[in-house]
Amino acid sequence: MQIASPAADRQVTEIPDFELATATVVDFDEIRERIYRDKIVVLKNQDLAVPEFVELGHRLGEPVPYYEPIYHHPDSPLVFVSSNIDHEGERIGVPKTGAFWHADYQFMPKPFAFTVFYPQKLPSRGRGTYFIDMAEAYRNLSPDLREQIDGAYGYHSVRRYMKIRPGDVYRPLHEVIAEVEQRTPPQVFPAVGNHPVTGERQLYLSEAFTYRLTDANGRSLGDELLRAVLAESGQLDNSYKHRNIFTRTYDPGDIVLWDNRALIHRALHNPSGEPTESYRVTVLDGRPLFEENR
Ligand code: 7UC
Ligand code: FE
Repeated sequence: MQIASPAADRQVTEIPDFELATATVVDFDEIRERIYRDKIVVLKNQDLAVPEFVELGHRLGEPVPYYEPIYHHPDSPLVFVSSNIDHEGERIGVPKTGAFWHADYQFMPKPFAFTVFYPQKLPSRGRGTYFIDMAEAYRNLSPDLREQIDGAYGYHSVRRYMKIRPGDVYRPLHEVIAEVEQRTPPQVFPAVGNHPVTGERQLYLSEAFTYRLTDANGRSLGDELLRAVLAESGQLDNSYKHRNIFTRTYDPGDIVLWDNRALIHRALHNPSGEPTESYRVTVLDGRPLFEENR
């Protein structure tokens, strides 16, 4: 298996000749190591059926099904489908997912280690993903903000981005909201942590899911600090020109693996509504989210 060095502009590692059928345990160790080190790895020219794509997930870590079945592929609950395609009157998955800054499952007790993203149908242009490396975002903070956020805790909830399901039609909103709070109660994680593999110190908060910061004693640090850190990290820049933001677009056959601790992402959907579909598998790696705060 060949691994191409990251391109000069951004650290993106490409594997041109990955073959699931012949990949060894050593190959997978190396792929995991490169995801941690380079944060994004792209397997080129892949043609995997759903069971094989699921197998890829099992070989990388422990795949976890998304908690909402409306996203599941009909052939496997481990495959999350983002799609605006009408399959003969039947739709699969959910259209236009993830078009906001977040880390996958940041609102759940165990956020995923890796996201494995596999576009199935790409529009002629305009489908990609924006990323922010949260270690870089931490290093780029002004010293004053860095000092204020160090040792803080972030509260995360899906409440603003939970999609109304077909079965929710005609339900009173208060009942849906109460259900969201009960099924997916807020999760609290350090707002700054050290990556459990690389040891790199990084931010951990997002515009979509993080709604509160407190000190170690649970005292609110105020909305202003959260807004300031979101702004300085690049998450409020709707022109996407902030120095922390980089964009990936995709070629047919790409399978994109990223470190879901170290990166936050935001889907870039073609506004024209051309048919678009992607699959993803998300896996745990058996490690804590971060090393204990130092
Ligand atoms: O519909 C979506 O954008 C899904 C989002 C709320 N959650 C993705 C995740 O894995 O956290
Ligand atoms: Fe996502």
